[in-house]
Amino acid sequence: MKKQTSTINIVVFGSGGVGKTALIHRYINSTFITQYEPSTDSLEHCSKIINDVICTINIQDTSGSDLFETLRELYVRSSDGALLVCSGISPSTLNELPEFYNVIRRFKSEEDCIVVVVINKTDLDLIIDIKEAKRFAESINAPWIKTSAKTNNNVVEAFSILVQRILEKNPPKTPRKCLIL
Ligand SMILES: Nc1nc2c(ncn2[C@@H]2O[C@H](COP(=O)(O)OP(=O)(O)O)[C@@H](O)[C@H]2O)c(=O)[nH]1
Ligand SMILES: [Mg+2]
Repeated sequence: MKKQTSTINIVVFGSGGVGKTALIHRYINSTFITQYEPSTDSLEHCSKIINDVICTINIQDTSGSDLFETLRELYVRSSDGALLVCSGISPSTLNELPEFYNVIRRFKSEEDCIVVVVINKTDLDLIIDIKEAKRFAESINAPWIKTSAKTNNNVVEAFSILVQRILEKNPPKTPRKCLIL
């Protein structure tokens, strides 16, 4: 039987320096980037088999460029779901997550907001209050996960949980049988 296919668009939001680009690189290229390039707004692509579905995944990396407001709207409108990333060693980045969530809510209804809260840099000594992160995730009905782009802890899982939730909402297409007359 032919496998089902799905094209999935993800946007990764979070304050500068939390590890958005590093998480995407780790997921796609299995490598860790150590240099910090704040203005990355690139669109990355990969193919993964998740829940037995062949997924073409487009991942929009984001930054705080001047064009951010306009771009954010574009990214949210064309996305199926989002990772909201904060850094485990920076409480202010957790406090800023509701702002990113509200941007998504401006363009999507509550039930169309498919989000996973990611606490990154958990290879370091954590400063943020995990209970607070949990409370925020529960308040928006989202799962939360601790990751490290550096050690590769839970990176695949973070993206997979998001993709699985997207697939639940948007069931994949079954390939049509080709009929040759
Ligand atoms: N220790 C540690 N450093 C990380 C982790 N993720 C990213 N970094 C570092 O944090 C800095 C900012 O990461 P980057 O992905 O560019 O942040 P972005 O602005 O959110 O895209 C870089 O120097 C990364 O090497 C992580 O999980 N653990
Ligand atoms: Mg970046």
